Amino acid sequence: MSEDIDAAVRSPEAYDLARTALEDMERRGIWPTPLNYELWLHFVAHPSSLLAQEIERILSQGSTITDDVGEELAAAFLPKAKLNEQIRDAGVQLNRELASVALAIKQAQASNEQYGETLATVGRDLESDVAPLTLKELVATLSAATRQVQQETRSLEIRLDESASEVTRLREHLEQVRRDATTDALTKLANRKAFDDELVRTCTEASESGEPLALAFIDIDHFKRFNDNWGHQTGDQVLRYVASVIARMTPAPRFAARFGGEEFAMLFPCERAADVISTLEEIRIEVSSRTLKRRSTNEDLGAITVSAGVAEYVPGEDMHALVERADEALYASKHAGRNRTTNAREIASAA
Ligand code: GH3
Ligand code: MG
Ligand code: MG
Repeated sequence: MSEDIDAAVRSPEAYDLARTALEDMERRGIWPTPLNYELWLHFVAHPSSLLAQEIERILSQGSTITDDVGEELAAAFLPKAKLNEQIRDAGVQLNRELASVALAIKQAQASNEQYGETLATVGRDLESDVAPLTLKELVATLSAATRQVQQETRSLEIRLDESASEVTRLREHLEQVRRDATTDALTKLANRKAFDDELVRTCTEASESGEPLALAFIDIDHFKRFNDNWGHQTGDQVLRYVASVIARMTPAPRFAARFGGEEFAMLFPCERAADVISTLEEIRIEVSSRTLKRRSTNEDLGAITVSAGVAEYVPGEDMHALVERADEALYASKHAGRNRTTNAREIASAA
């Protein structure tokens, strides 16, 4: 989607596209904020894209694109487009670099061949009777050709050195782009997409190996109230803190992610749900026993509590069933008064 946009905004039709977007926004009463304008460029350029369908759906319900809705749309549809663009750019640069090295090598091969031919000619000439003057000329030809080839070899070496550093730089850049695509920017934990992939991978592995697999959810209690009391920024500080405790308790092969909002998900390969409870309790107790301070004013924020739920994979079952059971266990913790951990099995046996 963004590839076409990028090409479109750098073409003579760009002004038409911009005008159409702005006119459409004005007609629909959408404020021309930079974010809305970016959304609308996509909207008018690709009326059948998922983003456009979503905008159409919202508008057809009689709702409008508020700042919040615009941000949600951008978060859901735009970073992916940007990311694809970054990956494509890095790929193009890498290809360009490789093509240029291939050319340098080809040139060096050609001049080596030419050198070989010069040597052969000189050899043939030497076999016949040569006058001293001609001999001098042959030696001069030979050393000129040798110098030339040495020079070219040296520049090829330099070119290859440069290219090796450029390829390393591009590889690191691609790696960074890949990391960004799977990391939650606020907490630095894995993001939802990375979790979804890991869930598929670990469920498949557990199905094949017959080893257990536990899935846990942790959700911050009354976080809306906390945000209302202390502000979103302090809320973010708490999210980072809880994420750091979770990350510390889930070294590989365990896997922790920000599932969404103030909810975290953890996968425990080769571990039983019952054995994971102690880790979840450690996290819960550590979070609740720490008195948090507001960074800007040093005010006492009181204690934060979290609720947890854990379930175990049943080999062969649909992984959504596992997610549902872990979620039910979390809900049971909330229902029972929060600040506790529930094993899905307890609900099953109570029912
Ligand atoms: P419960 O104990 O039932 O989980 O109550 P809750 O208030 O934690 O749950 P609710 O789902 O009602 O509210 C979640 C809140 O989390 C609302 C939203 O403002 C906040 N939140 C979600 N993502 C973020 C974020 O990235 N930063 C901040 N500061 N708050 C967030
Ligand atoms: Mg909550
Ligand atoms: Mg929640």
